[in-house]
Amino acid sequence: DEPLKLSYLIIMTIKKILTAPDPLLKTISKPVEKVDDEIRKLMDDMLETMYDAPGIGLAAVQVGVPRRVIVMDISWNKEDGIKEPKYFVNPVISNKAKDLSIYEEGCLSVPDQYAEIERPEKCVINYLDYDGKEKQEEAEGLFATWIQHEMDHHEGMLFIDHLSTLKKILIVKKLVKAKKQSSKERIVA
Ligand code: GNR
Ligand code: NI
Repeated sequence: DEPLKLSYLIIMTIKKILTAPDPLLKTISKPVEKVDDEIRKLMDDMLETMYDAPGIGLAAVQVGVPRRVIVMDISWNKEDGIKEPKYFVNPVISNKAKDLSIYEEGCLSVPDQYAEIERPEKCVINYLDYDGKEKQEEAEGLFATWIQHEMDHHEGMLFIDHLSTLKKILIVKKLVKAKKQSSKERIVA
C-alpha cells in the first residue's frame, strides 16, 4: 500500500454571514496592524465562506470581524473553473474617475435583493496582500464596482445606503420579513 503522506493540514471554517439589519454591519472596521497567521487564517476562512455562499467578494465585517480585510475572486465561476483568490488588507482607494458606471449590485448581507448603483468607473487601490506586501492596482469595470462595494462595508455601509430612503426601507422590511419567516420554518422543522 501507498504510505499516507500528510505534509500539512489546512482547516478552513465556513462562517455565518451577517445580514441586514444586523447592527454589526454598521461597525467601522479597524485597520490591521500586521498581516500575521491570525489574519491569514481569517482570510482563508473568509474565502471558504465566500465560495460556499457563493459570492465574488467578502469583507471581514460580514462575518462579524470589523477589520479592514477583503477577499475576492471574480474568476471562479467562469467555465475553466480555475480559482484566482485575491486578498486586500487595509485597502485605500484613490484617483476615483469622474465618469460613473452603473451595475446591478447584490450583497451576501442583503440576500436576494438587487439594485442598480452608480459608482466611479475607475479607481486606484493600494493595499497589503496575503503576505503583507504593499501593492497598487488600477481597477475598472466590474472590478472597480466590486472593490468599492467591499470598501463600503469597511465604513459600515451597504449598497442599499446608496438608494433613496423609501427604496431602502422597502428592502429592509423584506429582509426582516424573510428572517422572521425562516426562523419560523426552523421551529416547525
Ligand atoms: O457576491 C457578490 N456579488 C456582487 C454583485 C454585484 C456587485 C457587488 C457584488 S459583491 C457580492 C458579495 C458581497 O456581498 N460582498 O460584500
Ligand atoms: Ni456586500
